[in-house]
Amino acid sequence: MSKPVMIRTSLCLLGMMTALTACSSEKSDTPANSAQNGSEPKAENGKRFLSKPLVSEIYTADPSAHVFNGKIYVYPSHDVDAGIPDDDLGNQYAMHDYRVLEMDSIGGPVKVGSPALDVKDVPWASKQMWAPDAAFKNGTYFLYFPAKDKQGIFRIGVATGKDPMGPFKAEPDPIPGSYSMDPTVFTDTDGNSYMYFGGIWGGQLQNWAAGKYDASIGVTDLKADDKPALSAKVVKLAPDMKHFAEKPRDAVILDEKGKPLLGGDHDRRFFEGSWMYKRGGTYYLSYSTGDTHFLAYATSKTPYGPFTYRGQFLKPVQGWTTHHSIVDWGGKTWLFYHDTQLSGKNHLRNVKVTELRFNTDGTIVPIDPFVD
Ligand code: FUB
Repeated sequence: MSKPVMIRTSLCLLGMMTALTACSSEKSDTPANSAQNGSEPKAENGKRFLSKPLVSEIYTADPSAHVFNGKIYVYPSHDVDAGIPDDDLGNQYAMHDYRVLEMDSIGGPVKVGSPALDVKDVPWASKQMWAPDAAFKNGTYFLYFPAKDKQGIFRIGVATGKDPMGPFKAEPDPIPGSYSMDPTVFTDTDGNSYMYFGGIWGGQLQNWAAGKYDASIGVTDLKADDKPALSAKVVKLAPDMKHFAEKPRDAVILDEKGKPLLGGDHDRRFFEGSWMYKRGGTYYLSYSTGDTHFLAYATSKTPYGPFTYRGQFLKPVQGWTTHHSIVDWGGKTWLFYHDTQLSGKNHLRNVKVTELRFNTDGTIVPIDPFVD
């Protein structure tokens, strides 16, 4: 890291001690993957962070990264402090809009876009604009996002625009048949697009276990540790990218013996934040294990699965949630993730990036988000 950059970074971090300042106008030009030296902030566990926040002007989380026209775009949640205390339903995540990040290169300057979509412009939504994703087809950019409807039930919406940075205009209604949260859209090499979605606890996936919303199921999981765990959902999108082409299916994850992971297997079972990445002919379904705070993955030869559990690839970060995306750029594969380096608060997060490497057998080299 060169001296001028060290000064800029220090000033930004100092400013953050009191309030977030316009540090994003000080474009970061340090390698995004460089471990920070001993003069820079230590994590709560006393270690140094592997990577630094991509931006510090706003709080960002749940990064969904894509390459459009050779540039890298990150579609994150835009965290705000609504003064709501932490709870198991995630009410403290009271986000109301989205802002897109743009980079010409990983490690280069990061541009923070203007508000791209606000909950007040989504006719069906009431609150909690959580983890979004984006896709491109036939000259249109699609922003997919979860939000609670006027009845407090999570649905998934879609908004469209002509620029990857937005603004986006929301459809008047949520995607018919959608529910729960954390949508991610993957377009296969044959042109078919699939949405993976869902999340338990505050994400309400457990409430749809019988096919329709049932509030009596509760706010965590099915409380059936010896039964198959709840699965992320996968559904093919219609050619217009605004509708499901079929009924969502379970993206089942099997253990090494071919049996579904169980609800009590908290170190391995799906919790939220799925992502689909294709490498060669292998489909990698990656996700957060939630209350055990790992990123884990499972592989299949089809986008629908079933998927076979392969391991954890990111150890717990600082902060309760862990959420990610995986994208190829510049001949390498990159993991975008978040932690709470800037704030030390679970609901005020910052996105980061680091390189993701694979072993020759296709397994992912696990990453520790800290450096001793
Ligand atoms: O950002 C709100 C929620 O926190 C996301 O939807 C989850 O994946 C978790 O990161």
